Amino acid sequence: MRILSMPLIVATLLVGCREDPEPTPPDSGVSLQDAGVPPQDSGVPDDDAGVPEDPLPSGPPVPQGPPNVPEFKPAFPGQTRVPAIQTKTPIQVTEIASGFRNPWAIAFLPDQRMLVTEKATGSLYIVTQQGAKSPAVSGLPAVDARGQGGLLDVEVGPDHAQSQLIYWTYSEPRQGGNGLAVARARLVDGAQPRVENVQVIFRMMPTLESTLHSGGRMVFTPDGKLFVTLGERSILQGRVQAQDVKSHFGKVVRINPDGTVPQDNPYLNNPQAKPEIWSVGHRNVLSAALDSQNRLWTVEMGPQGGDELNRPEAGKDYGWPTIGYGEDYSGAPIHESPQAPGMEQPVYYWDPVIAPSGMTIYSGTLFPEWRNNMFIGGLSSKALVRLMVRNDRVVGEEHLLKNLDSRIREVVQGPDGALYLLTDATNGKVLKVTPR
Ligand SMILES: [Ca+2]
Repeated sequence: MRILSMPLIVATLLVGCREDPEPTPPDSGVSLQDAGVPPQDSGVPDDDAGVPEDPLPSGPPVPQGPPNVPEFKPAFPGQTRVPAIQTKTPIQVTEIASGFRNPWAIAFLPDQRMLVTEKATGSLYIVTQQGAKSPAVSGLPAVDARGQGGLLDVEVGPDHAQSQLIYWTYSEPRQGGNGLAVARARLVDGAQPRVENVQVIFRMMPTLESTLHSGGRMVFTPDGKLFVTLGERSILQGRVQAQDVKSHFGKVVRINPDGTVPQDNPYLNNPQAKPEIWSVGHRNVLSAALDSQNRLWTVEMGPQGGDELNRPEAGKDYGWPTIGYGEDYSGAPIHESPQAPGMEQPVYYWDPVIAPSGMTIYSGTLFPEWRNNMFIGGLSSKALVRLMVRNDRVVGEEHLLKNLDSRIREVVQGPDGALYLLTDATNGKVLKVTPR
């Protein structure tokens, strides 16, 4: 294990697979301190009834370039570019392990070891807190690792202590194309770890030949359900299906851990609809987490401009591709308007984009000032994006760890209350964020 002294970090050459053909967003490179932004109070959690709340942050937003689509105005104040905030606790970043080829996700085993997926190779590793890495877990099915596909998310089953079950998402190679699949299996630990009794519990349909926009984040809820996010495959043939309930594309789905459909899912009264659907009209959701009330929040990758934070509710339509705040990479318009009746507005959006991937909502004690804040990995933005939220509105934003100059693919809270990150690179790293 190596402590990274922040100013001495050598800029890692990140040759990671681009998430989207996105240009590097304009970035002034000016730190908040340089910009003269005063430190903001982080406030108190909004679920602590009876505790007087500190004043809301004020001042200029995080330094960023001009919007790509300035003609699209927010639907309400505070939907974008809220005041910049600054963490007061000094931060230390520790490198736990390196040498991962485009790692994608982390999940913690009960003994605090980590499962780490490698997107590009389809390999799964077990990594100790001291940085020791197991041989690749054997027995996983083949993946279609082209483009944005490969081995994606991993979760430890809610009944893992009894069942040893783990769950993962991947791009499944199929006749005529590919599609996201969710598999589960029993993890057999040891010097040569393996999985056995592999079951594919969900398949995104239809099969399509595309190497883009698979989604793939999973979140278990305390009532034993599993949310899975599904992209719309980017190509036009897929994109239009984000509004079609006969297709899984561009949806959040909700299933039982054995892949069966919960009997309170919202589209069960529509015989045409895929019964797993929870919410519709998403582009490519790569971030998902539960808040302190166990409500699902997601962040989706927008086009040029238009990354969105949403709180997907059962049966609601989040608008893609009809509405949004971005435009195509060519600069061509996608949407006539960013708003439409019957379609939900994002809680927050970014233009220019952060290119989100990975998300956690902080509930630990190591950083009291971060409690209930959202943390989102930034790929093209090369930042750990922190959002302060009050009453389901974003009231402060911070871009942390810009000095790492690294695409951040994953952020999870460890059992110790530290944040664990993955950098997206051919030599990807597991980093741990603690108070200094
Ligand atoms: Ca939307």
